[in-house]
This record gives sequence, structure tokens and C-alpha cells, in this order.
Amino acid sequence: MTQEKPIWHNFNVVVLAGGVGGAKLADGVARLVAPERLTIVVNTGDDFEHLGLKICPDLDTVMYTLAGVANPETGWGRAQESWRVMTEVAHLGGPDWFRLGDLDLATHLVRTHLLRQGERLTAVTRHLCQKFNISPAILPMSDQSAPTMIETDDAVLSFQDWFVAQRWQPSVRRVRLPEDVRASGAVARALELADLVLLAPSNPFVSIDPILNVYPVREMIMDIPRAVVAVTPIIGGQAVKGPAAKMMQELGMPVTATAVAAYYGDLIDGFVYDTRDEHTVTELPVAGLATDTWMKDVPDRIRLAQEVLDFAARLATE
Ligand code: FO1
Repeated sequence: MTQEKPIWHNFNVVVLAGGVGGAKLADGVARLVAPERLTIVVNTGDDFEHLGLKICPDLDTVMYTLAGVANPETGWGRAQESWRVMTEVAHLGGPDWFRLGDLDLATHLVRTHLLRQGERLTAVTRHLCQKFNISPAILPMSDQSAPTMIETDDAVLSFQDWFVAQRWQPSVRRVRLPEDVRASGAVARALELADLVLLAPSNPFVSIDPILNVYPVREMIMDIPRAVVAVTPIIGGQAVKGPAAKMMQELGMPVTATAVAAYYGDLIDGFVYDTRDEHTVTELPVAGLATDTWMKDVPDRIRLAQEVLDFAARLATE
């Protein structure tokens, strides 16, 4: 008996992802969907220049996670890392608040080198992914710089200043996204062909919104795919890691999965939330799937990806 092909077998899938949580679901999807049918569009609002290097944290987190070389404790940076350069940078009085390991530095050096030669970020990312033997397309949301700024009670902070230097403690009044950023041609083409779009369990405000803010991503997602499904970043009223829950409070939202679904509004056809939150999910504005959304290991990533793809494909073929 041949293995029954899943209904999404011939679907083109686009995943919108930001940091660690998004990378884990993207990894699960990449283990199930044929590489030529999968595109991962990644937030670059966290990118910044540091020590003369162009740092792209979310692109690197997705790339390292799919390559199986991400640091398992932090989720960002490399596994089996060493810190000789950063230690010496500190001895020489350089900035060491943003921790760059020796292996990770190689990525930033090569990326910066290729960008200085005039290559676009999309091509540089493709080059790096080839070196890491990653087959699905990992695309920056844009080839333009699109810095996310964080408006707090006292100041407007750059993203990494707020997130790392100040450990995301200053309360957020507003997330400021740039006005005039355009999607790359590769992102537009992927969305034109998309049957399913998955919003990964990333921070809605600083990982997913920056991607939707790039013209014309939101408009294309409203029009084209047969189903759009978001996965909750909130489990049991908490964020798995990072500032999502704290930001929801500061932005005046209830810290619930339902509030995330309502936030995405009519952009999505379906919402995947955690069974731990089932008791709080009353009337959901879209189709809902309750499951264990906590990805502790690779089998979890694959299981969740399978359930999300099945759910999205059912919505697309109803
Ligand atoms: N996050 C931290 O909290 N502290 C760090 O020192 C740090 C270094 C770092 C280096 C490379 C990289 O790709 C990510 C790094 N991150 C660090 C995480 C990063 O700030 C976040 O991953 C994203 O910007 C938000 O998802």
C-alpha cells in the first residue's frame, strides 16, 4: 500500500517567521514539505550594524535552525560556539553587550563582505543557505533596510537596544515600523504562487507585523492564498520566551490566544492554539484548532507542522 499523500502534497506553502518560535515551526514544515514548494519569509526589522558588521538575527536563527546548528539553549547563535573573539573585544574595550560567538561571526563577516560587493540581501542569504545545505528558500522580507523602532515611555529605542541591551524591560507604548519598505521580487513571486500561508508562532508585533508591513505583503495575503493560518505564540497565557505576553499587556490587550486571533483579524482563516488555553477560547472569529503547540524537540516540531498543514489544507479545500 503506497503511503497516502497528504492533501497539501501539491500545495505551495509560505511561512512568515521571526525569531526562535517561528524558526522551530519552519523547521518542522521544512521536514514535511518538498523544498521547491516551501518558502520562508523572515523578519529583518531586528537587523542592525554592529562592530561594522551587518547582523540579521532572525535570518540567522531560521538558517541555523534548519541547518541543525542553532544553539539549543538560546535558540539564537550557533551550537558548539566559542567566544575567543568576543572575550578579546571586551578586553580591548569594545562593545560586548551583543554576544557574537566565533562561528556566528563568520556568518556576519561573509554577509557583510558580500553586501559590500553589491550583492542584495536575498542573494547573500541564498548563498549562505547553500553553504549550510538548506534547500527550501529562506527570504528576507525585503532587500531594503527596515528597522523596527520601539517607542517606550522615555525614549524611542532601536530594536536590539531595547531587546538585548535593556532586556525588553522598558514598557512599550508603540512599535514603530518604517513606511516605505517594499517586498523583494522573490517574496512577491512566492506569495503569488502560495496556496497556504502560515504565520509562525512568532511575536505578532515585532516579528510578524514587520513582515506584513512590507508592501504589498498584507494585501497579497488578503487576496491570494486559499488558506491563511496563524499559530499562537501564547501558551497558557504566557509567551514561551521573549516579550510577546509583556507587550500584549503594555499594549492594552488581554494575554490570551483569543486576543492574538482577534489581533490578526480577517487576515487569517484559521488559528491554532494550545489545549492549555482551550478553556479561555470562547467565540473565536475564525476556524480554530486546539493542540499541543509547545515544541520541545524536533518530533514536536514535525507533529505540530503536520497538524497545522492538515488544518490549513482542509480550510483551503472546504
Ligand atoms: N539576544 C540576547 O538576548 N542577547 C544577545 O547577546 C544576543 C546575541 C545575538 C547574536 C546573534 C543573533 O543572531 C541573535 C542574538 N540575540 C541575542 C537574539 C536576538 O537579539 C533576537 O534573536 C532577535 O533579534 C529577536 O528574535
